[in-house]
Amino acid sequence: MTNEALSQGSREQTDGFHLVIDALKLNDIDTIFGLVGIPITDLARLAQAEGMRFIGFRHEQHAGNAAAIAGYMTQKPGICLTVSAPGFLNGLTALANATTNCFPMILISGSSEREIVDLQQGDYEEMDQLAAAKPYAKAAYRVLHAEDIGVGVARAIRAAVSGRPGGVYLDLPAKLLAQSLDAEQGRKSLIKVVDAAPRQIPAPESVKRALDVLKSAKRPLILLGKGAAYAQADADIRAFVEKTGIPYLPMSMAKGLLPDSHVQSASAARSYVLAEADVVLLIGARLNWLLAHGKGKTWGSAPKQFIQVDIAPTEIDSNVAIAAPLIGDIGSCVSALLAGVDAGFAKPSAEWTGAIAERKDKNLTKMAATLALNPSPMNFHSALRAIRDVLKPRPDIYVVNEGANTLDFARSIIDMAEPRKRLDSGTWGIMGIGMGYAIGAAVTSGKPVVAIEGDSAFGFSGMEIETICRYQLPVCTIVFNNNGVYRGTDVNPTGGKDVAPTVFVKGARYDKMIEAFGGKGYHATTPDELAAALVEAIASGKPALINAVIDEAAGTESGRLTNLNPQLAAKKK
Ligand code: ADP
Ligand code: TZD
Repeated sequence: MTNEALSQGSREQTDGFHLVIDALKLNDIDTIFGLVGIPITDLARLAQAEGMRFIGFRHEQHAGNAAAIAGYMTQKPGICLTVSAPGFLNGLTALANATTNCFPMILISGSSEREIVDLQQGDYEEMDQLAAAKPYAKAAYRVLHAEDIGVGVARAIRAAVSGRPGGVYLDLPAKLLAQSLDAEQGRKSLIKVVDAAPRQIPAPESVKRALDVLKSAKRPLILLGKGAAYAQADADIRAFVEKTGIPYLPMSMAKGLLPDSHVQSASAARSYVLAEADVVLLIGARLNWLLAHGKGKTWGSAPKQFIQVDIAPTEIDSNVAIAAPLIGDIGSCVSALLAGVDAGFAKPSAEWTGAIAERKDKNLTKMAATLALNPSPMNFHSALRAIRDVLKPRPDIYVVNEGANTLDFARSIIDMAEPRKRLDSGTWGIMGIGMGYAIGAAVTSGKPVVAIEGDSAFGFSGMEIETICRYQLPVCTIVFNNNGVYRGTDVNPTGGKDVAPTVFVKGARYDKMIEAFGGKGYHATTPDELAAALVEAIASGKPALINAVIDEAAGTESGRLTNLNPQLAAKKK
Protein backbone atom coordinates (compact mmCIF):
# COMPACT_ATOMS: atom_id res chain seq x y z
CA MET A 1 0.00 0.00 0.00
CA THR A 2 1.33 3.45 -0.90
CA ASN A 3 1.70 6.17 1.68
CA GLU A 4 -0.99 8.08 -0.12
CA ALA A 5 -3.47 5.18 0.16
CA LEU A 6 -2.64 4.80 3.86
CA SER A 7 -3.39 8.42 4.56
CA GLN A 8 -6.59 8.08 2.53
CA GLY A 9 -7.44 5.12 4.78
CA SER A 10 -6.85 7.09 7.93
CA ARG A 11 -9.24 9.69 6.58
CA GLU A 12 -12.05 7.13 6.45
CA GLN A 13 -15.34 8.92 7.16
CA THR A 14 -18.27 8.23 9.42
CA ASP A 15 -21.55 10.14 9.74
CA GLY A 16 -24.31 11.09 12.16
CA PHE A 17 -26.34 7.95 11.40
CA HIS A 18 -23.43 5.64 12.24
CA LEU A 19 -22.41 7.58 15.31
CA VAL A 20 -25.90 7.36 16.86
CA ILE A 21 -25.98 3.59 16.39
CA ASP A 22 -22.36 3.19 17.55
CA ALA A 23 -23.08 5.26 20.67
CA LEU A 24 -26.14 3.17 21.58
CA LYS A 25 -24.34 -0.11 20.96
CA LEU A 26 -21.31 1.01 22.95
CA ASN A 27 -23.72 1.42 25.89
CA ASP A 28 -25.14 -2.09 25.50
CA ILE A 29 -28.45 -0.95 24.06
CA ASP A 30 -29.60 -3.70 21.72
CA THR A 31 -33.21 -2.83 20.82
CA ILE A 32 -35.03 0.14 19.31
CA PHE A 33 -38.84 0.41 19.30
CA GLY A 34 -40.07 2.83 16.66
CA LEU A 35 -41.82 3.85 13.50
CA VAL A 36 -39.92 4.94 10.39
CA GLY A 37 -40.18 7.91 8.03
CA ILE A 38 -38.25 11.08 7.13
CA PRO A 39 -35.58 11.61 8.47
CA ILE A 40 -34.94 8.41 10.45
CA THR A 41 -35.72 5.53 8.05
CA ASP A 42 -32.05 4.90 7.33
CA LEU A 43 -31.27 5.08 11.03
CA ALA A 44 -33.65 2.17 11.63
CA ARG A 45 -32.17 0.24 8.68
CA LEU A 46 -28.67 0.84 9.93
CA ALA A 47 -29.57 -0.25 13.47
CA GLN A 48 -30.76 -3.57 12.05
CA ALA A 49 -27.76 -3.89 9.74
CA GLU A 50 -25.50 -3.34 12.74
CA GLY A 51 -27.13 -6.18 14.68
CA MET A 52 -29.60 -4.28 16.84
CA ARG A 53 -33.28 -5.27 16.95
CA PHE A 54 -35.62 -2.74 15.43
CA ILE A 55 -39.25 -3.41 16.35
CA GLY A 56 -41.53 -1.40 14.08
CA PHE A 57 -44.96 -0.30 15.35
CA ARG A 58 -48.15 1.06 13.79
CA HIS A 59 -48.32 4.09 16.10
CA GLU A 60 -45.49 5.78 18.02
CA GLN A 61 -47.33 5.86 21.35
CA HIS A 62 -47.14 2.09 21.54
CA ALA A 63 -43.50 1.99 20.50
CA GLY A 64 -42.89 4.46 23.33
CA ASN A 65 -44.83 2.37 25.82
CA ALA A 66 -42.85 -0.71 24.78
CA ALA A 67 -39.61 1.20 25.34
CA ALA A 68 -40.77 2.46 28.73
CA ILE A 69 -41.69 -0.98 30.01
CA ALA A 70 -38.42 -2.42 28.70
CA GLY A 71 -36.73 0.27 30.80
CA TYR A 72 -38.74 -0.72 33.87
CA MET A 73 -37.88 -4.38 33.42
CA THR A 74 -34.15 -3.97 32.76
CA GLN A 75 -33.01 -0.73 34.45
CA LYS A 76 -31.56 0.24 31.06
CA PRO A 77 -33.30 3.05 29.17
CA GLY A 78 -35.75 1.74 26.58
CA ILE A 79 -35.32 3.50 23.23
CA CYS A 80 -38.16 4.82 21.09
CA LEU A 81 -37.38 6.27 17.66
CA THR A 82 -39.82 8.51 15.78
CA VAL A 83 -40.07 10.99 12.92
CA SER A 84 -40.59 14.71 13.51
CA ALA A 85 -43.61 16.73 14.69
CA PRO A 86 -46.61 14.33 14.60
CA GLY A 87 -44.53 11.20 15.18
CA PHE A 88 -42.71 12.96 17.99
CA LEU A 89 -46.01 14.10 19.57
CA ASN A 90 -47.42 10.57 19.34
CA GLY A 91 -44.35 9.34 21.19
CA LEU A 92 -44.49 12.19 23.70
CA THR A 93 -47.54 10.71 25.47
CA ALA A 94 -45.48 7.62 26.21
CA LEU A 95 -42.52 9.73 27.31
CA ALA A 96 -44.70 11.69 29.72
CA ASN A 97 -46.21 8.45 31.01
CA ALA A 98 -42.73 7.00 31.55
CA THR A 99 -41.66 10.10 33.47
CA THR A 100 -44.81 9.97 35.61
CA ASN A 101 -44.21 6.31 36.41
CA CYS A 102 -40.44 6.73 36.98
CA PHE A 103 -39.49 4.40 34.10
CA PRO A 104 -36.22 5.08 32.27
CA MET A 105 -36.77 5.74 28.57
CA ILE A 106 -35.25 7.81 25.78
CA LEU A 107 -37.41 9.21 23.01
CA ILE A 108 -35.20 9.92 20.01
CA SER A 109 -36.90 11.95 17.30
CA GLY A 110 -35.68 13.28 14.03
CA SER A 111 -36.47 16.96 13.51
CA SER A 112 -36.68 19.44 10.67
CA GLU A 113 -34.27 22.21 9.68
CA ARG A 114 -33.51 24.42 12.69
CA GLU A 115 -33.16 27.59 10.64
CA ILE A 116 -36.62 27.10 9.14
CA VAL A 117 -38.26 25.89 12.36
CA ASP A 118 -36.92 28.83 14.37
CA LEU A 119 -38.09 31.37 11.80
CA GLN A 120 -41.39 29.49 11.49
CA GLN A 121 -41.08 29.39 7.73
CA GLY A 122 -43.17 26.27 7.35
CA ASP A 123 -40.89 23.25 6.98
CA TYR A 124 -42.04 19.67 6.42
CA GLU A 125 -43.27 18.53 9.86
CA GLU A 126 -42.08 21.74 11.47
CA MET A 127 -42.08 21.93 15.24
CA ASP A 128 -39.92 23.14 18.11
CA GLN A 129 -39.80 19.63 19.57
CA LEU A 130 -37.21 20.36 22.23
CA ALA A 131 -39.40 23.04 23.78
CA ALA A 132 -42.49 20.83 23.50
CA ALA A 133 -40.75 17.90 25.21
CA LYS A 134 -39.29 19.79 28.17
CA PRO A 135 -42.35 19.99 30.45
CA TYR A 136 -43.04 16.27 30.03
CA ALA A 137 -39.55 14.85 30.27
CA LYS A 138 -37.03 14.49 33.06
CA ALA A 139 -34.47 16.03 30.67
CA ALA A 140 -34.31 17.07 27.02
CA TYR A 141 -31.28 17.56 24.78
CA ARG A 142 -30.57 18.48 21.17
CA VAL A 143 -27.40 17.58 19.29
CA LEU A 144 -26.30 19.90 16.48
CA HIS A 145 -22.83 18.56 15.65
CA ALA A 146 -21.90 14.99 14.81
CA GLU A 147 -18.93 15.13 17.19
CA ASP A 148 -21.40 15.75 20.07
CA ILE A 149 -23.53 12.65 19.46
CA GLY A 150 -21.52 10.63 21.97
CA VAL A 151 -22.06 13.27 24.65
CA GLY A 152 -25.76 13.59 23.79
CA VAL A 153 -26.39 9.86 24.08
CA ALA A 154 -24.35 9.61 27.29
CA ARG A 155 -26.24 12.48 28.90
CA ALA A 156 -29.57 10.99 27.85
CA ILE A 157 -28.68 7.60 29.37
CA ARG A 158 -27.49 9.11 32.65
CA ALA A 159 -30.52 11.36 32.95
CA ALA A 160 -32.90 8.45 32.30
CA VAL A 161 -31.53 5.98 34.86
CA SER A 162 -29.81 7.97 37.62
CA GLY A 163 -31.69 9.17 40.69
CA ARG A 164 -35.42 8.92 40.10
CA PRO A 165 -35.67 7.30 36.66
CA GLY A 166 -37.69 9.01 33.94
CA GLY A 167 -38.20 9.85 30.30
CA VAL A 168 -35.56 11.77 28.34
CA TYR A 169 -35.95 13.42 24.97
CA LEU A 170 -33.10 13.49 22.46
CA ASP A 171 -33.60 15.72 19.40
CA LEU A 172 -31.67 14.79 16.26
CA PRO A 173 -32.10 17.25 13.36
CA ALA A 174 -32.05 15.69 9.88
CA LYS A 175 -28.92 17.66 9.00
CA LEU A 176 -27.01 16.14 11.91
CA LEU A 177 -27.63 12.60 10.72
CA ALA A 178 -26.11 13.38 7.33
CA GLN A 179 -23.04 15.24 8.70
CA SER A 180 -19.79 13.45 8.06
CA LEU A 181 -16.82 13.23 10.35
CA ASP A 182 -13.41 11.60 10.32
CA ALA A 183 -14.03 8.05 11.51
CA GLU A 184 -11.26 8.04 14.10
CA GLN A 185 -12.39 11.38 15.51
CA GLY A 186 -15.92 9.97 15.60
CA ARG A 187 -14.85 6.87 17.50
CA LYS A 188 -13.00 8.99 20.04
CA SER A 189 -16.04 11.21 20.57
CA LEU A 190 -18.18 8.34 21.87
CA ILE A 191 -18.66 7.80 25.60
CA LYS A 192 -19.22 4.52 27.36
CA VAL A 193 -21.18 5.58 30.42
CA VAL A 194 -19.56 4.38 33.65
CA ASP A 195 -21.84 3.70 36.64
CA ALA A 196 -24.95 5.24 35.04
CA ALA A 197 -27.13 4.83 38.15
CA PRO A 198 -24.73 5.19 41.06
CA ARG A 199 -25.83 3.73 44.39
CA GLN A 200 -26.98 6.36 46.83
CA ILE A 201 -26.14 5.29 50.34
CA PRO A 202 -28.48 6.59 53.05
CA ALA A 203 -27.05 8.60 55.94
CA PRO A 204 -26.56 6.49 59.10
CA GLU A 205 -28.58 8.94 61.21
CA SER A 206 -31.50 8.65 58.80
CA VAL A 207 -31.36 4.87 59.03
CA LYS A 208 -31.33 5.08 62.85
CA ARG A 209 -34.26 7.51 62.87
CA ALA A 210 -36.26 5.23 60.58
CA LEU A 211 -35.55 2.18 62.75
CA ASP A 212 -36.42 4.08 65.94
CA VAL A 213 -39.80 5.10 64.53
CA LEU A 214 -40.41 1.55 63.33
CA LYS A 215 -39.52 0.14 66.75
CA SER A 216 -42.02 2.48 68.39
CA ALA A 217 -44.87 1.01 66.34
CA LYS A 218 -47.72 -0.97 67.82
CA ARG A 219 -49.40 -1.61 64.47
CA PRO A 220 -46.69 -1.35 61.79
CA LEU A 221 -47.30 -1.73 58.07
CA ILE A 222 -44.93 -1.89 55.08
CA LEU A 223 -46.13 -0.51 51.75
CA LEU A 224 -44.21 -1.71 48.70
CA GLY A 225 -44.46 0.36 45.51
CA LYS A 226 -43.27 -0.14 41.96
CA GLY A 227 -40.08 1.75 42.85
CA ALA A 228 -39.25 -1.21 45.10
CA ALA A 229 -39.95 -3.60 42.24
CA TYR A 230 -37.84 -1.49 39.85
CA ALA A 231 -34.88 -1.49 42.24
CA GLN A 232 -34.38 -5.27 41.86
CA ALA A 233 -33.49 -5.62 45.55
CA ASP A 234 -35.88 -8.56 45.78
CA ALA A 235 -33.95 -10.78 48.20
CA ASP A 236 -33.23 -8.02 50.73
CA ILE A 237 -36.80 -6.73 50.62
CA ARG A 238 -38.15 -10.19 51.27
CA ALA A 239 -35.60 -10.77 54.04
CA PHE A 240 -36.51 -7.46 55.68
CA VAL A 241 -40.25 -8.16 55.56
CA GLU A 242 -39.80 -11.67 56.93
CA LYS A 243 -37.23 -10.78 59.60
CA THR A 244 -39.39 -7.98 60.98
CA GLY A 245 -42.62 -9.97 60.64
CA ILE A 246 -44.42 -6.76 59.66
CA PRO A 247 -47.52 -7.12 57.48
CA TYR A 248 -47.12 -5.59 54.03
CA LEU A 249 -49.27 -4.28 51.21
CA PRO A 250 -48.01 -4.32 47.63
CA MET A 251 -49.11 -1.56 45.29
CA SER A 252 -50.39 -2.87 41.98
CA MET A 253 -47.09 -3.28 40.12
CA ALA A 254 -45.27 -4.40 43.29
CA LYS A 255 -47.45 -7.51 43.40
CA GLY A 256 -45.21 -10.56 43.19
CA LEU A 257 -42.21 -8.83 44.78
CA LEU A 258 -43.13 -11.29 47.49
CA PRO A 259 -45.64 -13.92 46.33
CA ASP A 260 -49.21 -12.71 46.88
CA SER A 261 -49.87 -15.93 48.80
CA HIS A 262 -47.36 -14.85 51.49
CA VAL A 263 -48.83 -15.03 55.02
CA GLN A 264 -47.69 -11.48 55.75
CA SER A 265 -49.53 -10.02 52.74
CA ALA A 266 -52.34 -7.80 53.97
CA SER A 267 -53.85 -7.26 50.51
CA ALA A 268 -57.13 -8.92 51.45
CA ALA A 269 -57.40 -6.63 54.48
CA ARG A 270 -56.31 -3.45 52.70
CA SER A 271 -58.86 -1.00 54.08
CA TYR A 272 -58.39 -2.35 57.58
CA VAL A 273 -54.60 -2.00 57.68
CA LEU A 274 -54.54 1.43 56.05
CA ALA A 275 -57.02 2.73 58.60
CA GLU A 276 -55.52 1.02 61.64
CA ALA A 277 -51.74 1.08 61.17
CA ASP A 278 -49.85 3.52 63.42
CA VAL A 279 -46.50 3.44 61.61
CA VAL A 280 -46.29 3.01 57.85
CA LEU A 281 -43.01 2.30 56.07
CA LEU A 282 -43.25 3.31 52.40
CA ILE A 283 -40.69 1.67 50.14
CA GLY A 284 -40.70 3.09 46.61
CA ALA A 285 -44.33 4.21 46.76
CA ARG A 286 -45.66 7.77 46.60
CA LEU A 287 -48.51 9.09 48.71
CA ASN A 288 -50.39 10.18 45.58
CA TRP A 289 -54.06 9.64 44.67
CA LEU A 290 -53.55 5.88 44.60
CA LEU A 291 -52.98 6.09 48.37
CA ALA A 292 -55.56 8.82 49.01
CA HIS A 293 -52.68 11.30 49.59
CA GLY A 294 -51.92 9.73 52.97
CA LYS A 295 -54.93 11.28 54.67
CA GLY A 296 -58.71 11.25 55.03
CA LYS A 297 -61.10 8.40 55.64
CA THR A 298 -58.89 5.76 53.99
CA TRP A 299 -56.21 6.32 56.61
CA GLY A 300 -58.48 6.30 59.66
CA SER A 301 -58.54 8.63 62.61
CA ALA A 302 -55.69 7.20 64.72
CA PRO A 303 -52.46 9.23 64.61
CA LYS A 304 -50.01 7.93 62.05
CA GLN A 305 -46.31 8.21 61.45
CA PHE A 306 -44.71 7.65 58.06
CA ILE A 307 -41.24 6.43 57.21
CA GLN A 308 -40.47 6.90 53.51
CA VAL A 309 -37.69 5.27 51.53
CA ASP A 310 -37.15 7.05 48.21
CA ILE A 311 -34.36 8.21 45.96
CA ALA A 312 -35.99 11.61 45.37
CA PRO A 313 -35.61 13.93 48.39
CA THR A 314 -38.33 16.28 47.15
CA GLU A 315 -40.91 13.49 47.32
CA ILE A 316 -40.79 13.77 51.11
CA ASP A 317 -43.61 15.77 52.77
CA SER A 318 -45.33 16.11 49.37
CA ASN A 319 -48.72 15.22 50.87
CA VAL A 320 -48.34 14.67 54.61
CA ALA A 321 -45.51 15.05 57.12
CA ILE A 322 -42.93 12.27 56.95
CA ALA A 323 -41.48 11.48 60.38
CA ALA A 324 -38.47 9.61 59.04
CA PRO A 325 -37.32 10.17 55.44
CA LEU A 326 -34.73 7.68 54.21
CA ILE A 327 -33.14 8.99 51.04
CA GLY A 328 -31.09 6.67 48.88
CA ASP A 329 -31.46 3.83 46.44
CA ILE A 330 -33.81 1.16 47.68
CA GLY A 331 -31.18 -1.59 47.56
CA SER A 332 -28.84 0.38 49.84
CA CYS A 333 -31.63 1.63 52.12
CA VAL A 334 -33.26 -1.74 52.63
CA SER A 335 -29.94 -3.48 53.28
CA ALA A 336 -29.11 -0.79 55.89
CA LEU A 337 -32.51 -1.30 57.53
CA LEU A 338 -32.06 -5.06 57.44
CA ALA A 339 -28.69 -4.75 59.18
CA GLY A 340 -30.40 -2.72 61.90
CA VAL A 341 -33.03 -5.35 62.66
CA ASP A 342 -31.24 -6.92 65.59
CA ALA A 343 -32.18 -9.09 68.51
CA GLY A 344 -33.85 -6.13 70.23
CA PHE A 345 -36.37 -5.78 67.42
CA ALA A 346 -39.76 -7.01 68.59
CA LYS A 347 -42.07 -8.61 66.07
CA PRO A 348 -45.53 -7.06 65.78
CA SER A 349 -48.02 -8.18 68.39
CA ALA A 350 -50.25 -11.18 67.82
CA GLU A 351 -53.14 -8.84 68.47
CA TRP A 352 -52.26 -6.84 65.33
CA THR A 353 -51.34 -9.75 63.05
CA GLY A 354 -54.27 -11.77 64.37
CA ALA A 355 -56.77 -9.01 63.64
CA ILE A 356 -55.41 -8.75 60.09
CA ALA A 357 -55.57 -12.51 59.58
CA GLU A 358 -59.17 -12.51 60.75
CA ARG A 359 -60.15 -9.79 58.22
CA LYS A 360 -58.23 -11.56 55.48
CA ASP A 361 -60.03 -14.85 56.14
CA LYS A 362 -63.39 -13.17 56.18
CA ASN A 363 -62.78 -11.26 52.95
CA LEU A 364 -61.19 -14.20 51.15
CA THR A 365 -64.12 -16.45 52.07
CA LYS A 366 -66.54 -13.86 50.76
CA MET A 367 -64.52 -13.46 47.56
CA ALA A 368 -64.31 -17.25 47.07
CA ALA A 369 -68.10 -17.47 47.17
CA THR A 370 -68.43 -14.71 44.55
CA LEU A 371 -65.78 -16.34 42.37
CA ALA A 372 -67.50 -19.72 42.52
CA LEU A 373 -70.66 -18.42 40.84
CA ASN A 374 -71.27 -19.20 37.20
CA PRO A 375 -73.63 -16.57 35.85
CA SER A 376 -74.53 -16.52 32.19
CA PRO A 377 -73.32 -14.43 30.46
CA MET A 378 -69.96 -14.44 32.28
CA ASN A 379 -69.17 -11.56 34.60
CA PHE A 380 -65.76 -10.15 35.53
CA HIS A 381 -65.41 -12.57 38.44
CA SER A 382 -66.19 -15.83 36.68
CA ALA A 383 -63.98 -14.91 33.71
CA LEU A 384 -61.10 -13.88 35.96
CA ARG A 385 -61.45 -17.06 38.01
CA ALA A 386 -60.88 -19.07 34.83
CA ILE A 387 -57.81 -16.99 33.94
CA ARG A 388 -56.48 -17.15 37.50
CA ASP A 389 -56.63 -20.94 37.51
CA VAL A 390 -54.76 -21.20 34.19
CA LEU A 391 -52.07 -18.72 35.26
CA LYS A 392 -51.50 -20.11 38.76
CA PRO A 393 -48.97 -22.80 37.77
CA ARG A 394 -47.22 -20.33 35.42
CA PRO A 395 -45.68 -17.56 37.57
CA ASP A 396 -43.20 -16.86 34.76
CA ILE A 397 -45.93 -15.38 32.55
CA TYR A 398 -46.17 -11.59 32.29
CA VAL A 399 -49.60 -10.10 32.96
CA VAL A 400 -50.47 -6.81 31.28
CA ASN A 401 -53.71 -5.26 32.51
CA GLU A 402 -55.83 -2.20 31.71
CA GLY A 403 -59.48 -1.16 31.73
CA ALA A 404 -61.66 0.03 34.58
CA ASN A 405 -63.50 -2.94 36.11
CA THR A 406 -61.19 -5.30 34.23
CA LEU A 407 -58.22 -3.60 35.89
CA ASP A 408 -59.65 -3.43 39.40
CA PHE A 409 -60.96 -6.97 39.53
CA ALA A 410 -57.94 -8.55 37.84
CA ARG A 411 -55.60 -6.78 40.27
CA SER A 412 -57.31 -8.39 43.23
CA ILE A 413 -58.17 -11.77 41.71
CA ILE A 414 -55.01 -12.64 39.77
CA ASP A 415 -52.21 -13.40 42.25
CA MET A 416 -48.61 -12.74 41.21
CA ALA A 417 -45.73 -14.85 42.46
CA GLU A 418 -42.70 -13.26 40.78
CA PRO A 419 -41.41 -9.66 40.81
CA ARG A 420 -42.05 -7.22 37.92
CA LYS A 421 -44.47 -9.59 36.17
CA ARG A 422 -47.54 -7.38 36.52
CA LEU A 423 -47.56 -4.37 34.16
CA ASP A 424 -50.55 -2.06 34.23
CA SER A 425 -52.09 1.40 33.85
CA GLY A 426 -49.87 2.72 36.64
CA THR A 427 -49.68 6.18 38.14
CA TRP A 428 -51.95 7.91 35.63
CA GLY A 429 -54.54 5.16 35.31
CA ILE A 430 -53.89 5.50 31.59
CA MET A 431 -55.63 3.49 28.88
CA GLY A 432 -53.55 2.53 25.87
CA ILE A 433 -50.51 0.87 27.44
CA GLY A 434 -51.81 -2.62 26.65
CA MET A 435 -50.24 -3.77 23.40
CA GLY A 436 -47.15 -1.56 23.82
CA TYR A 437 -46.35 -3.06 27.22
CA ALA A 438 -47.18 -6.56 25.97
CA ILE A 439 -44.81 -6.22 23.00
CA GLY A 440 -42.11 -4.59 25.14
CA ALA A 441 -42.34 -7.38 27.71
CA ALA A 442 -42.35 -10.18 25.14
CA VAL A 443 -39.44 -8.73 23.14
CA THR A 444 -37.38 -7.98 26.25
CA SER A 445 -37.97 -11.25 28.10
CA GLY A 446 -38.81 -13.80 25.40
CA LYS A 447 -41.47 -15.04 27.84
CA PRO A 448 -45.21 -15.42 27.26
CA VAL A 449 -47.46 -12.47 27.97
CA VAL A 450 -51.16 -12.48 28.77
CA ALA A 451 -52.83 -9.09 28.31
CA ILE A 452 -56.13 -8.75 30.17
CA GLU A 453 -57.92 -5.84 28.51
CA GLY A 454 -61.21 -4.01 28.86
CA ASP A 455 -62.78 -3.67 25.39
CA SER A 456 -62.42 0.10 25.54
CA ALA A 457 -58.85 -0.15 26.82
CA PHE A 458 -57.92 -2.57 24.02
CA GLY A 459 -59.17 -0.13 21.40
CA PHE A 460 -56.44 2.38 22.19
CA SER A 461 -53.66 0.10 20.94
CA GLY A 462 -55.58 -2.66 19.14
CA MET A 463 -53.88 -2.16 15.77
CA GLU A 464 -50.63 -3.34 17.31
CA ILE A 465 -51.90 -6.92 17.14
CA GLU A 466 -50.50 -6.73 13.59
CA THR A 467 -47.12 -5.97 15.18
CA ILE A 468 -47.56 -8.94 17.53
CA CYS A 469 -48.34 -11.18 14.54
CA ARG A 470 -45.53 -9.73 12.41
CA TYR A 471 -42.91 -10.56 15.03
CA GLN A 472 -44.72 -13.77 16.06
CA LEU A 473 -44.66 -12.79 19.72
CA PRO A 474 -46.04 -15.12 22.41
CA VAL A 475 -48.77 -12.69 23.42
CA CYS A 476 -52.31 -13.77 24.21
CA THR A 477 -54.71 -10.83 24.46
CA ILE A 478 -57.99 -11.37 26.29
CA VAL A 479 -60.62 -8.72 25.50
CA PHE A 480 -63.27 -8.41 28.21
CA ASN A 481 -66.07 -7.54 25.83
CA ASN A 482 -69.02 -5.93 27.58
CA ASN A 483 -69.99 -3.71 24.64
CA GLY A 484 -68.71 -0.41 25.97
CA VAL A 485 -66.67 1.83 28.22
CA TYR A 486 -67.30 0.47 31.77
CA ARG A 487 -70.57 -1.15 30.64
CA GLY A 488 -72.65 -1.53 27.50
CA THR A 489 -76.09 -0.68 28.76
CA ASP A 490 -76.43 3.11 28.44
CA VAL A 491 -79.05 4.54 26.07
CA ASN A 492 -79.38 7.95 24.47
CA PRO A 493 -81.93 9.71 26.70
CA THR A 494 -83.33 11.70 23.75
CA GLY A 495 -84.15 8.58 21.78
CA GLY A 496 -82.07 10.09 18.96
CA LYS A 497 -80.14 7.93 16.51
CA ASP A 498 -76.68 8.35 18.06
CA VAL A 499 -75.89 5.73 20.70
CA ALA A 500 -74.95 6.74 24.26
CA PRO A 501 -71.40 8.09 24.86
CA THR A 502 -70.24 4.94 26.64
CA VAL A 503 -71.39 2.20 24.29
CA PHE A 504 -69.81 0.32 21.36
CA VAL A 505 -71.07 -1.96 18.61
CA LYS A 506 -72.86 -4.81 20.34
CA GLY A 507 -71.50 -8.33 20.05
CA ALA A 508 -68.28 -7.19 18.34
CA ARG A 509 -65.90 -10.03 17.36
CA TYR A 510 -62.45 -8.82 18.34
CA ASP A 511 -61.17 -12.36 17.71
CA LYS A 512 -61.68 -11.83 13.98
CA MET A 513 -59.30 -8.87 13.99
CA ILE A 514 -56.24 -10.97 14.79
CA GLU A 515 -57.18 -13.50 12.13
CA ALA A 516 -56.72 -10.80 9.50
CA PHE A 517 -52.99 -10.93 10.34
CA GLY A 518 -52.63 -14.71 10.66
CA GLY A 519 -53.03 -14.89 14.45
CA LYS A 520 -55.38 -17.26 16.24
CA GLY A 521 -58.75 -15.91 17.38
CA TYR A 522 -61.02 -17.48 20.02
CA HIS A 523 -64.58 -16.61 20.97
CA ALA A 524 -65.33 -17.55 24.59
CA THR A 525 -68.73 -17.30 26.23
CA THR A 526 -68.15 -19.47 29.32
CA PRO A 527 -65.32 -19.79 31.86
CA ASP A 528 -64.56 -23.29 30.51
CA GLU A 529 -64.22 -22.02 26.94
CA LEU A 530 -62.06 -19.15 28.16
CA ALA A 531 -59.77 -21.45 30.15
CA ALA A 532 -59.44 -23.91 27.25
CA ALA A 533 -58.60 -21.12 24.80
CA LEU A 534 -56.02 -19.63 27.15
CA VAL A 535 -54.34 -22.98 27.79
CA GLU A 536 -54.09 -23.61 24.05
CA ALA A 537 -52.87 -20.09 23.27
CA ILE A 538 -50.13 -20.23 25.91
CA ALA A 539 -49.01 -23.70 24.80
CA SER A 540 -48.78 -22.54 21.18
CA GLY A 541 -46.43 -19.65 22.04
CA LYS A 542 -48.06 -17.82 19.13
CA PRO A 543 -50.13 -14.63 18.83
CA ALA A 544 -53.71 -15.14 19.98
CA LEU A 545 -56.73 -13.05 20.91
CA ILE A 546 -59.66 -14.28 23.00
CA ASN A 547 -62.92 -12.38 22.72
CA ALA A 548 -64.38 -13.01 26.18
CA VAL A 549 -68.08 -12.17 26.23
CA ILE A 550 -68.93 -10.43 29.52
CA ASP A 551 -72.39 -9.41 30.75
CA GLU A 552 -72.87 -5.87 29.46
CA ALA A 553 -74.59 -4.92 32.72
CA ALA A 554 -71.71 -6.12 34.91
CA GLY A 555 -69.29 -3.65 36.43
CA THR A 556 -69.64 -0.08 37.62
CA GLU A 557 -68.99 3.36 36.16
CA SER A 558 -65.22 4.00 36.36
CA GLY A 559 -64.70 0.76 38.33
CA ARG A 560 -63.29 1.49 41.77
CA LEU A 561 -62.97 5.20 40.94
CA THR A 562 -66.69 6.04 40.73
CA ASN A 563 -66.24 8.66 43.44
CA LEU A 564 -63.75 10.63 41.32
CA ASN A 565 -66.47 11.56 38.83
CA PRO A 566 -67.68 15.11 39.54
CA GLN A 567 -71.39 15.18 40.27
CA LEU A 568 -73.86 17.19 38.22
CA ALA A 569 -74.65 20.09 40.53
CA ALA A 570 -77.51 21.64 38.59
CA LYS A 571 -80.78 19.77 38.32
CA LYS A 572 -82.84 20.27 35.17
CA LYS A 573 -86.02 22.22 35.85
P1 ADP B 1 -46.63 3.00 43.21
O1 ADP B 1 -47.48 3.56 42.10
O2 ADP B 1 -46.36 1.55 43.07
O3 ADP B 1 -47.14 3.39 44.55
P2 ADP B 1 -44.85 5.15 42.65
O4 ADP B 1 -44.55 5.15 41.18
O5 ADP B 1 -45.85 6.10 43.15
O6 ADP B 1 -45.18 3.65 43.08
O7 ADP B 1 -43.51 5.41 43.44
C1 ADP B 1 -42.28 4.95 43.04
C2 ADP B 1 -41.23 5.71 43.84
O8 ADP B 1 -40.04 4.94 43.83
C3 ADP B 1 -40.90 7.07 43.26
O9 ADP B 1 -41.10 8.08 44.23
C4 ADP B 1 -39.42 6.96 42.87
O10 ADP B 1 -38.68 8.13 43.16
C5 ADP B 1 -38.94 5.81 43.73
N1 ADP B 1 -37.84 5.04 43.15
C6 ADP B 1 -37.75 4.53 41.92
N2 ADP B 1 -36.62 3.83 41.79
C7 ADP B 1 -35.98 3.90 42.96
C8 ADP B 1 -34.76 3.37 43.47
N3 ADP B 1 -33.96 2.61 42.71
N4 ADP B 1 -34.42 3.66 44.73
C9 ADP B 1 -35.23 4.43 45.52
N5 ADP B 1 -36.39 4.93 45.10
C10 ADP B 1 -36.76 4.67 43.85
N1 TZD C 1 -58.32 8.02 27.92
C1 TZD C 1 -57.13 7.66 28.47
C2 TZD C 1 -55.87 7.83 27.69
N2 TZD C 1 -57.05 7.15 29.69
C3 TZD C 1 -58.19 7.00 30.42
N3 TZD C 1 -58.03 6.49 31.64
C4 TZD C 1 -59.45 7.33 29.88
C5 TZD C 1 -59.46 7.84 28.62
C6 TZD C 1 -60.77 7.19 30.65
N4 TZD C 1 -61.02 5.77 30.91
C7 TZD C 1 -60.75 5.19 32.13
O1 TZD C 1 -60.26 5.73 33.10
S1 TZD C 1 -61.11 3.53 32.09
C8 TZD C 1 -61.65 3.60 30.48
C9 TZD C 1 -61.54 4.89 29.99
C10 TZD C 1 -61.94 5.26 28.61
C11 TZD C 1 -62.13 2.38 29.78
C12 TZD C 1 -63.05 1.53 30.60
O2 TZD C 1 -63.71 0.61 29.80
P1 TZD C 1 -63.13 -0.82 29.50
O3 TZD C 1 -63.12 -1.51 30.91
O4 TZD C 1 -64.04 -1.49 28.55
O5 TZD C 1 -61.73 -0.76 29.09
P2 TZD C 1 -64.26 -2.20 31.80
O6 TZD C 1 -63.50 -3.27 32.43
O7 TZD C 1 -65.35 -2.69 30.90
O8 TZD C 1 -64.74 -1.25 32.84
